[in-house]
Amino acid sequence: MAHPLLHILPEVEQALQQGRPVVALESTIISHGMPYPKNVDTAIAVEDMVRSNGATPATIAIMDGKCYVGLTKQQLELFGNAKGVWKVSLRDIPYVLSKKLNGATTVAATMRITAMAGLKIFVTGGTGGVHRGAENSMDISADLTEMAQTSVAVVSAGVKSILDIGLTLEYFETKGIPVVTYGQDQLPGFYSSYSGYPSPLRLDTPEEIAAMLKTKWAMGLEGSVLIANPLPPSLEIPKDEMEKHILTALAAADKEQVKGKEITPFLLSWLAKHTAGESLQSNIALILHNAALGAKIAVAFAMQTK
Ligand code: PSU
Ligand code: MN
Repeated sequence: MAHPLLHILPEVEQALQQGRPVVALESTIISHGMPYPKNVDTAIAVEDMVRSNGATPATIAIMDGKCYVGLTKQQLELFGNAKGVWKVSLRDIPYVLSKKLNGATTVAATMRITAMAGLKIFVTGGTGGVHRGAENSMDISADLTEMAQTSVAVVSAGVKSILDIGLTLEYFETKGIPVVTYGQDQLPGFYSSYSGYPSPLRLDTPEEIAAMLKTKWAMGLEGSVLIANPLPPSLEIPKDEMEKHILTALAAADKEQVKGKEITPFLLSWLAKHTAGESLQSNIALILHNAALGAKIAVAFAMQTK
């Protein structure tokens, strides 16, 4: 019996019952990470990418007092276009659920619901992390604390480069969260294939990644693994070029005194506007690319844990 606060889409329920691979997807990236209508088109394309790589997609969001695991196309449209959709991190879940509001879930909140539904593989664009200047602002995403305790793998393009990647890597180490880059030695930098930081770990096939996940959890080591998937160089924005834009975006956020949960959506939309949509294009490309890898890992994981 599923948890009474979960609403599982029949397509997902069936896949779960038959032991077929399912990939969880977040909804903050739809409601707060990209402009309409590209956000809805991307959400649908990401689901299709998961399907064409052999797994069932389950986009996660909060509605009608329930945690939805799997959304219909109409519901994806609602989360992409409706006004007043909450950005729900872990702390917001009980408020948004009990007031029956519409909530788009961040990496942290999506992971928790993913785990409740018994899923293991989750795909996003990039995770939250330690913000630049966190030594003053104390702004560290709840994505990190959640990754330390919830046993769901996160497939991403690395840590968003608007953050302090070095400090975020230190945090992952402290919390015992493995960071594995797929197919190269250097950690990717979200919009770019390189971050300037070596990746703590590297694996080259979805099967090896699935085996590592299985081994981690078999050891009783609870928590996530961050799987960082570099964008192909043809789709990336070179690191140095992007860094200039990020510095201007951070200065704009500072000037407008943007704080707390508003900062990430502010920076992402500022960057999309000021790179003539180039950052948005690479954000879309990277999430599709992650969806394909995530599905392959989910397929391999299902085979290995049969
Ligand atoms: N990755 C993207 N776009 C996004 C996000 C990640 O490509 O919009 C979202 C995720 O939901 C992530 C959140 O969990 O940003 C982090 O927000 P914060 O820094 O406020 O914790
Ligand atoms: Mn924050």
